[in-house]
Amino acid sequence: MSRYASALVFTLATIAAADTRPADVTICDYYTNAIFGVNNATNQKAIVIAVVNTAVAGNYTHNVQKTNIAVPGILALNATFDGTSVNLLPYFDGSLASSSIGGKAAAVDWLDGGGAAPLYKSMPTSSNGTHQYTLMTHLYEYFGGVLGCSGYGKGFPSYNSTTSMYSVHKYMALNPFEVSYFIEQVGASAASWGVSPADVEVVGSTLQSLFGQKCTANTSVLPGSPPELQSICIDAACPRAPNASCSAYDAVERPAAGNGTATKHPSNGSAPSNASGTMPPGSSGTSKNGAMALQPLIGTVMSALVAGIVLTFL
Ligand code: HEM
Ligand SMILES: *[C@@H]1O[C@H](CO)[C@@H](O)[C@H](O)[C@H]1NC(C)=O
Ligand SMILES: *[C@@H]1O[C@H](CO)[C@@H](O)[C@H](O)[C@H]1NC(C)=O
Ligand SMILES: *[C@@H]1O[C@H](CO)[C@@H](O)[C@H](O)[C@H]1NC(C)=O
Ligand SMILES: *[C@@H]1O[C@H](CO)[C@@H](O)[C@H](O)[C@H]1NC(C)=O
Ligand SMILES: *[C@@H]1O[C@H](CO)[C@@H](O)[C@H](O)[C@H]1NC(C)=O
Ligand SMILES: *[C@@H]1O[C@H](CO)[C@@H](O)[C@H](O)[C@H]1NC(C)=O
Ligand SMILES: *[C@@H]1O[C@H](CO)[C@@H](O)[C@H](O)[C@H]1NC(C)=O
Ligand SMILES: *[C@@H]1O[C@H](CO)[C@@H](O)[C@H](O)[C@H]1NC(C)=O
Ligand SMILES: *[C@@H]1O[C@H](CO)[C@@H](O)[C@H](O)[C@H]1NC(C)=O
Ligand SMILES: CC(=O)N[C@H]1CO[C@H](CO)[C@@H](O)[C@@H]1O
Repeated sequence: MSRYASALVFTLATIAAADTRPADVTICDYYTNAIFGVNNATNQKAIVIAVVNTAVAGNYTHNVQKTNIAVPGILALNATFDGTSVNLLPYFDGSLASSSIGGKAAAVDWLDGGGAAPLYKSMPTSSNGTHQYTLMTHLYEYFGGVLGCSGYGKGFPSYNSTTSMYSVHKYMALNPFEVSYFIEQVGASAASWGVSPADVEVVGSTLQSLFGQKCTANTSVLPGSPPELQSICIDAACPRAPNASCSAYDAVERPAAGNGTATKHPSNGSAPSNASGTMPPGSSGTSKNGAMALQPLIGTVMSALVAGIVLTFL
């Protein structure tokens, strides 16, 4: 364990010396270095898994105990955004025919690998070969690219699925409250692991401008991917992108019920708790200073690495 103790000391020294991220260092690389002292693909993966799993399932109890930032999670029941109810679970658990399979709307249970439980153990799923394994590993890969991990494609596995986020999310016909809630949870998760308010703001506004507006023109998001349609917010109420290409998008109805065709596992796909619909702590400036907030990640990720469970998605 002494290796980890010295990483902690190094981390605190690094953060004390340089409290803000230099403009030429990506968010992924900066926090990987700050937390582990070594910025390599292995450590980048550990951080991206922690942030994505927390955003999806809600805060790990020990995490929130240290940072005091609660993350209800994308799957939370009774969530709200700006006073409007948001319930994203039915898009994930097969209740709605909202996934695009072979270009058609279909109901798929994306939580068939144990739901939130394995996420709390820093794993993508409790069983390989599940839809959940596919979804979670793809999210790690995609967010590793979006957050600028320098190991992306070089030790950090690159995303190899559909690169048009419009195509993936089209049949969900998502509205601004749903998309903003999702983005808020990503920001709150990052804040709960010690990402600074300024960097949470960068992540949130990047996601909003890429995916949170309707009619976004062809855009390449990941390194090496072609320019394609990326709007995830496509409902009429979504803000219109400045360089709008509305005719490129199909009009899509809100999804129909899944009519029981998906394999459903409600007991392990259900959300852990009620949600409180507040703005991300980072953007309201309430998160703790970096050094304090980074401590829980060191403990959590390190114990997961010791147990050998973090990197099961490779
Ligand atoms: C705002 C930023 C978002 C990003 C960057 C994002 C990214 C992704 C990615 C990379 C995948 C995997 C696609 C694949 O495997 O081919 C995915 C799947 C999925 N996303 Fe999102 N997403 C976002 C917002 C949302 C929102 C707001 C919802 C609301 C319900 C949502 C629901 C889903 C579901 C249900 C899937 C599984 C469907 C499938 O893979 O076909 N996502 N997302
Ligand atoms: C990355 O650094 C960690 C130490 O923080 C080390 O355990 C791991 O083996 C390194 N990974 C690679 C791919 O070099
Ligand atoms: C159920 O929904 C699927 C699409 O998810 C559709 O292909 C199928 O025809 C529907 N079945 C019935 C009985 O409506
Ligand atoms: C999820 O729950 C269902 C029903 O409760 C169970 O049959 C299934 O084995 C569980 N799946 C996993 C991966 O734990
Ligand atoms: C895509 O990535 C997944 C997960 O890393 C992997 O299981 C799959 O084999 C890859 N597929 C291709 C075509 O490379
Ligand atoms: C606007 O979008 C079009 C594609 O529809 C693209 O060719 C053009 O470069 C974009 N302009 C700006 C300023 O982004
Ligand atoms: C977007 O790119 C696709 C190819 O990926 C092309 O077929 C389509 O015409 C482009 N649409 C616009 C509006 O630029
Ligand atoms: C969730 O919120 C509802 C009211 O919206 C309340 O009745 C219920 O007790 C809450 N559940 C938990 C676990 O806090
Ligand atoms: C959600 O709210 C309803 C009442 O609006 C309540 O009955 C239910 O228990 C809540 N669910 C959770 C998980 O808190
Ligand atoms: C799942 O696959 C990973 C490699 O992708 C492997 O390391 C792990 O042992 C597998 N888990 C199970 C339960 O088969
Ligand atoms: C999903 C989850 O576990 N939420 C918890 C996050 O932390 C707060 C504060 O401790 C709890 O109230 C939530 O239940």
